[in-house]
Amino acid sequence: MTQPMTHHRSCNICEAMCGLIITHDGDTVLSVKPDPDDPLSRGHICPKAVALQDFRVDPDRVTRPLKKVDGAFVEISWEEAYDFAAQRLQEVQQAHGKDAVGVYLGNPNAHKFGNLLNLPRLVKALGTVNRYSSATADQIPHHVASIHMMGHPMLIPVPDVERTDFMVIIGGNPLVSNGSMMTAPGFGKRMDEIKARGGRVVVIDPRRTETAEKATEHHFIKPETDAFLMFALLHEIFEADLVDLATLAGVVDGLEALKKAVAPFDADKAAEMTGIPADTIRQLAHDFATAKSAVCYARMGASTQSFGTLCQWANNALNIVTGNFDSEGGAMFTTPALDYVGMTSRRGQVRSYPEKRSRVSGQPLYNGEFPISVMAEEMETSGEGQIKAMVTVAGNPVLTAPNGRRIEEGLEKLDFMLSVDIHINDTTRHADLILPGTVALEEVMYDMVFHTFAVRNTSGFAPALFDPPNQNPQEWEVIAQLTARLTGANSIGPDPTTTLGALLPNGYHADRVSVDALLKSGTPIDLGPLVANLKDRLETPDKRINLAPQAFLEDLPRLLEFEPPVTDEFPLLMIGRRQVRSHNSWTQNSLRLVKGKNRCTVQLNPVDAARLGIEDEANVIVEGRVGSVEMAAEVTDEMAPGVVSIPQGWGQKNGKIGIARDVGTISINDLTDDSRIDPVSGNAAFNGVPVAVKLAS
Ligand SMILES: Nc1nc2c(c(=O)[nH]1)N[C@H]1C(S)=C(S)[C@@H](COP(=O)(O)OP(=O)(O)OC[C@H]3O[C@@H](n4cnc5c(=O)[nH]c(N)nc54)[C@H](O)[C@@H]3O)O[C@H]1N2
Ligand SMILES: Nc1nc2c(c(=O)[nH]1)N[C@H]1C(S)=C(S)[C@@H](COP(=O)(O)OP(=O)(O)OC[C@H]3O[C@@H](n4cnc5c(=O)[nH]c(N)nc54)[C@H](O)[C@@H]3O)O[C@H]1N2
Ligand code: SF4
Ligand SMILES: [Mo]
Repeated sequence: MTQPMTHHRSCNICEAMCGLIITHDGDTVLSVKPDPDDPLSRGHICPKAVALQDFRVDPDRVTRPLKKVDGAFVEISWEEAYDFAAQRLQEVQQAHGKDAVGVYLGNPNAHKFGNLLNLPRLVKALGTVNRYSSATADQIPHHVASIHMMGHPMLIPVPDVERTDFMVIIGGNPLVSNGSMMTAPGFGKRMDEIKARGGRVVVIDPRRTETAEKATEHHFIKPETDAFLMFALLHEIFEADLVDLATLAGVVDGLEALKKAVAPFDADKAAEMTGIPADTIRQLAHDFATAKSAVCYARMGASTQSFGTLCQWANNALNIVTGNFDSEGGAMFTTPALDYVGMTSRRGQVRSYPEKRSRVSGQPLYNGEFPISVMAEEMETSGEGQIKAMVTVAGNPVLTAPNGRRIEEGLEKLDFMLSVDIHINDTTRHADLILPGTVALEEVMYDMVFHTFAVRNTSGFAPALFDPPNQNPQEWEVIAQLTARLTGANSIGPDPTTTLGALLPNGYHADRVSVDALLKSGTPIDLGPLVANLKDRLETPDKRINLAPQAFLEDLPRLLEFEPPVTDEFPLLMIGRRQVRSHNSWTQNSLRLVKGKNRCTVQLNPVDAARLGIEDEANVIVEGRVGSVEMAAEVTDEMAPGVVSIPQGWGQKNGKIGIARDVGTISINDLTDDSRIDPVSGNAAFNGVPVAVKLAS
């Protein structure tokens, strides 16, 4: 037997980039352990890291190009596959125009360096306006807030968790998710550290989450009312004369306009809407503004709702007016070794936003993409620009987009569908051609995106550990080959490592970070805590921060008119839930992650349960406007009264993913409503969906 060897890499499943030490014999993983020397993850990992090996040897993995012939998938060669893909895509575009091909790019792409480098070229070669991704199911309000306030979608502030004295977490559960738009592995330990230095962590969430449980305090909030709370905090800070722009005083515009905008939102109004007492809100405003350092962090729960953009605007504004923006212990901006903002600078460009509106219902396009919520109607509605063919790369919208089954019906009727994926699942089973992707351990690892959101500057790189099965090409190469077929180019461009080597000299740490230095180090290189830098990096035409963008001011009347969408028919509000042992919709085929009791339950408060005659573990029907599901109830006072929670990512039933299907779960997106959207950004409003829960007969 070969001697065990050691391999260092960061895990690429979630955003946390945990450092791993993998021992292997050249063919098989022997162990996956946390890297105690990793300067960011400091020895943290979660159970998913150990499952990295499972995705590689998953018996249901797609490992050869598969073409659908008479309704069944048959294996074909790579050459045949590339030719078939290019020919069908070109035929559709010749017959119906460029926009007849839609593209959906899923979440794993954000964690795959080669895909990030090559997908823009594929998209450009297709030349279609019909582009979608998981971003509008997730985070587009953050980008829209940053575009309008700072001039660049990726100038997104990150909480300086390592130094803050006071952290308010609104709609995030980092103890489970390990942070989002905030790469913060081992968040539980980080909370302990804040508390140990005398600091406070306040969680605002309709569920008493794992994070809330460990926080200094937690307040239930009614879904989708966060903007009332945040504007009231701003209102109280203005009233009490606690505004202090600190070092940003010379570069901030719109302070008076902001003050005027928040005038109608006092603590009493917020108390009525949120359910949090007015005195608590006033005290929170005072404590936040007077803390030595403080940071407000609003995430998924505050983004994937009807007022997502107002929430992200208010969140930035709170940090700015209290002197906690670009300041130690507040919200700061990373200076990564590979400077994504610099590489995609918008300086000197005159743009108006939103850049376009969608054909059927006029929803906004940001970052070159339309909201996922309009993809179904763009497939269904005939006329010029109708989507007749789809390309999905690492995406599963049938399970992850609102009203996913409507998307499924659209996919079924397409003239052609191509998927680059690792599974035949609820989405890819509709493809005419599936091209196998490579998984983490078969690829180089450089995290271009999440170094940009990390609570500490570090830089790590790993080469591929194993070869792909069947001598398959790397996934980046598959994308590059498709692009070459479409453009007629006779080469596919440099490999990701060569590109990385060429890009690092333009980053912030060219003196210390090169591919050689990263390889030699193995463990990521520590580049230190976050540093103030925003004034030099602002990308607005006047290099100033806009505290009161017109597009956001115009949305305030809609907020003032808000009423919780409950009705007699649908009296409860549904929210989502993330779980430690699953990641979105694709890790559920790892036995070590899914084993144990079924975790796909609808949680509801004991008061609601008693009123409805529902006992713990009872079988119930959950019903909303777009569909209904049957599942097990979990009665728990973790839930705020009137709110129910269902985990996202489950419900694999129509693919070939054997283990996942055996678990017998449902998809929350059979219930979420694609007509619920934040109209400013186009983000799906997954939270606060009106539903009814009743005992199954
Ligand atoms: N109701 C509700 N819906 C949600 C959410 C929620 O909180 N509530 N969360 C939303 C969020 S934040 C996100 S990011 C989206 C995610 O939405 P998606 O990106 O659509 O979903 P994923 O489950 O991440 O999709 C993974 C797909 O990529 C494939 N895959 C996995 N690894 C690889 C690989 O290495 N290569 C290739 N080619 N394919 C691979 C999987 O088989 C699967 O088809 O879901 C959103 N949907
Ligand atoms: N284990 C695990 N980790 C993950 C993922 C995963 O699937 N599994 N997915 C990854 C991805 S793609 C992402 S984007 C991140 C997301 O990371 P987080 O933002 O931390 O995501 P969630 O755990 O969905 O947290 C959202 C919280 O908002 C609360 N919430 C719902 N509605 C409202 C509301 O109206 N107001 C308020 N204040 N709160 C509300 C929910 O109860 C929940 O606690 O996680 C990443 N990490
Ligand atoms: S927390 Fe995220 S990055 Fe860390 S080991 Fe788990 S899945 Fe991987
Ligand atoms: Mo996400």
